[in-house]
Amino acid sequence: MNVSYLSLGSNMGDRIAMLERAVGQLAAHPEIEVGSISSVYETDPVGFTDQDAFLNIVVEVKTTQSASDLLEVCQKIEQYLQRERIIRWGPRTIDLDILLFNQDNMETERLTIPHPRMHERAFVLIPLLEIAPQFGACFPAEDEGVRLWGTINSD
Ligand code: X6L
Ligand code: MG
Ligand code: MG
Repeated sequence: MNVSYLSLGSNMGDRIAMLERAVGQLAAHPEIEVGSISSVYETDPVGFTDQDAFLNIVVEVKTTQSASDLLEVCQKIEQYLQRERIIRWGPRTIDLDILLFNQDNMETERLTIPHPRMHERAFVLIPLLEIAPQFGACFPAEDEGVRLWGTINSD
């Protein structure tokens, strides 16, 4: 069984509903089991800053799938939730990124693990360290621009 951590973010439409639907889609997959889910954080946009605040979470998943297969599942969920790519780093209904996959290091054209920029993103690290504090030693985090917002209702 593989253990992976995913970062999910939304800043368009009903943000919390988007996160809940994405987690529901992961859980519905026959080869994916959803483990710990972080609290929901409201986060200032980074990269392209002239857009609405995000809601971000990190989810632990256990899967028999490979990292590449998991990436395809994430992209299918983005399509299902009508993600459109108009502005680079711009608003999105949902974004699912693979942060970690076991202790693996990999680099293909489509996927780099660990996620190459996770170390510098508070909106990733604060929720990750909430559910996986063992990573605190490798990934120190500051909480600037990240506020506790609520919790996922997984019904
Ligand atoms: C210089 C240049 C500094 C680029 C930062 C940072 C670019 C993050 C892209 C950067 C740079 C990103 C989210 C977001 C995005 C999200 C919040 C990205 C990709 N996704 N902001 N910005 N949450 N708060 O999920 O992460 S765009
Ligand atoms: Mg992202
Ligand atoms: Mg992405």
